[in-house]
Parts: sequence; C-alpha cells; structure tokens
Amino acid sequence: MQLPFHHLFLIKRPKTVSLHIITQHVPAMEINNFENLFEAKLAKNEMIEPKDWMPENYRKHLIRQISQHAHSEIVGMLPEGNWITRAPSLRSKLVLLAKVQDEGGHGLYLYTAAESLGTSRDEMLDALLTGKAKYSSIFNYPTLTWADVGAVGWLVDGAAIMNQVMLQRSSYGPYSRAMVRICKEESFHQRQGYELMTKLAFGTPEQKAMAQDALNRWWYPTLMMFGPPDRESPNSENAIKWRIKRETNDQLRQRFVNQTVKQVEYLGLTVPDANLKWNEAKNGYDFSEPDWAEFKNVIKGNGICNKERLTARNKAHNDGAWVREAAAAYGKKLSQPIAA
Ligand code: BYC
Repeated sequence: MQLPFHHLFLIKRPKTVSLHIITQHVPAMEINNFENLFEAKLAKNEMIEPKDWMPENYRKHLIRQISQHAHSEIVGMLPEGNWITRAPSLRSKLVLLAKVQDEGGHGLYLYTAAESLGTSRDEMLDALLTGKAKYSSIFNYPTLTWADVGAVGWLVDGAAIMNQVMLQRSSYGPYSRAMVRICKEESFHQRQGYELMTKLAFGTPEQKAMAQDALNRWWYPTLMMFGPPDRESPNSENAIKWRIKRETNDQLRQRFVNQTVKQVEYLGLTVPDANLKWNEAKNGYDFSEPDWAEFKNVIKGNGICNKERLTARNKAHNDGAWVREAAAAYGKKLSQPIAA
C-alpha cells in the first residue's frame, strides 16, 4: 500500500520564493519508521526541524498556531501605535516606539518559522487580510487612555510571556528558537508597562484613578488571552501530546493570576473581581472566569475593534504595494547578467 509522504522542497513561485509541499509516495513500512523516529525524538525532548519527517496534522497544527501568533504580533502593533504621537514625554515616546517596532519584528520571525513548514507569506497574509485567520482576541479592545498603554505592556505582554516562556520549549525548533529571542524583548515590554503603571498609581488621585480604570477594563480580556478553559479547548490534547504546548490554558491562566495579584497589591490598586481569594489548598488564587460568551463573540469577528483592525491592516498593505513592486523590480534587475 502506498501512503502520502511530504517532503519539503524549495520551489520558485511567481512573485515569491517559498517552501512548498510536494507529495510523494513511499511504502507504509517506511512511514512507520519515520513515525517511530518522530515519536522517539519527542520522547527524548529533541527538537523537530523543518527537514525532519512529521505527521501531516502536526505540521497543520503548527502552521495554524504560529501564523495566528504572527498575526497577533502584527495586529498588536495597532492599539499601542495609536499612542506614539500622544506620548507625554520624549522618553516615553522613544520607549513606546521601540516596543511597537519589536512587535513588528516578532511577527516577522514567526512568519518565517511558519514558512519553514511549507506555507507561504502570501497565503498567511491573505488569510489575515480577508478575516479568515484568527489573531489574539485582546487586540480587539480599544486603548482609550495613556494608562491603557501601561496596562497593555504590564498585563498583555505579561500574559504573553507566561505563555511564551513555555513555548521556548516547544517541540518545533524554529518556533522554539524564535520564542527565546521574543521572550527577552517581551520582558522589557512588560517592565515598561509596569513602570508606566507605577508612575500613575503613585501619582495624583486622578492618575491613580486612570490606572485603576485601565486595570478594570484589561483584566478579563487579558485572562481570555490564554484561550478557552481546558474543558472547551479542542486543540490542547494534540498540542500537549506533540509537546507544542507544555502546559494547558488553565494552568497558565492560574499562574498569571497568582503572579499578577501581588503586582496589583504593590500598586495599591484592586483586581476587579469580588471572588478573588487565596486558596491555601491549591496554593493559588480562586478567581472569576472571564465571560466566555464575549470571548467567542470577539473571535468570531464581532469585538469592539475587529473591523477597525482589519481595515487598518488592509490599508497598510495596500499603501505598501509600491514598496513590494519596487523590491521585486530591484530583485529582477539584480538577477540579470551585467553587460560587459
Ligand atoms: N484569541 O483549542 P484552543 C503579543 C482560538 S501577541 C483568539 O485552546 P490552542 C503582543 C484558537 O485559535 C502574543 N483566538 O487553541 C503583541 C482555536 O481556534 P482555531 C499572542 C483564540 O491553539 C503586540 C480556538 O480558539 N500570543 O504578545 O491550543 C503587543 C480554541 O482554542 C484565543 C500567542 O499567539 C485568543 N486569545 O490555544 C503586545 C501565543 N485563544 O485555531 C503584545 C501562541 C484561543 O482552532 N498561541 N483561540 O480556529 C497559543 O499559545 C495558543 O494558540 C492559544 C490557544 C493559547 C492562544
């Protein structure tokens, strides 16, 4: 019996050079050997690399997660980018500019990691721009005040790190290595957010109220970033089995709450949750779940800013058409033989 087997080859495509999948046929016995090798590598905690054989569903799972992660970084530039021109000092403007630029860089590493699995940048961008692809729910909430910039850095980047520290040990080599660099930068982002919140929380009563208001609005959307509860997370089983994720959505959410409550207390602010209570037996806080109906609505495209975000990304893409054309023309010129 013949079974499909995927090899990665470099194929030149119109407008773009991308890794593309070619299906070949190899005997079933050989597939079993490859599968055993793949399982053995996972069991030994070794990385799976782009040229290694991998089950088709593992490849698809990674393309889904990594491309969504990349889109989140790119769309995530918008809520904070909105404040660059209104930052209250030159220092805060420089810091924010650097942070937003880092997020763009994260998106690019991640698109490259996903390309190594056989998808192309064009396919991924098309999925984002047409609204087919998901990106993190959190970026469909508006940044209404300067305190929101602090809350995003502190809470959103804080939650992202919690998840990404785990992903540094993800089984797919290019994803794991991208995470190592990204985590270093995210930790600067988290600190800049917390520094901003510290200034406001220890500032005038009006500034403190602004910080509390931002915390009130960002707390539950941040808890949603970790994904649905484990009981409703269809992808977790495979993700854990294949060591793409090493911990579940609920485990990471719990760790985030445990860590962040202490930071809220230091700021003299209040977590907007009447049910928040230390639970000695589980060595962690009990806390209220976010509104999962709201979460589902946001990821379906009906959040406060979904339409605005996609419109902004489409505009940026269209405005950049001349850059892509110029780069392609220059590439073509370079590839032509030089006349003697
Ligand atoms: N938002 O089975 P589940 C940043 C979807 S950006 C939207 O638990 P999984 C930053 C999920 O995709 C960093 N959708 O899935 C940037 C799935 O739908 P599909 C963002 C969500 O994959 C700029 C369905 O719900 N971090 O730091 O096992 C400025 C069922 O979920 C969300 C990442 O992207 C969500 N929150 O677990 C500042 C981390 N949650 O695909 C900061 C990488 C779930 O089956 N991603 N869904 O149609 C992950 O770790 C995992 O994909 C998730 C979800 C934990 C997000």
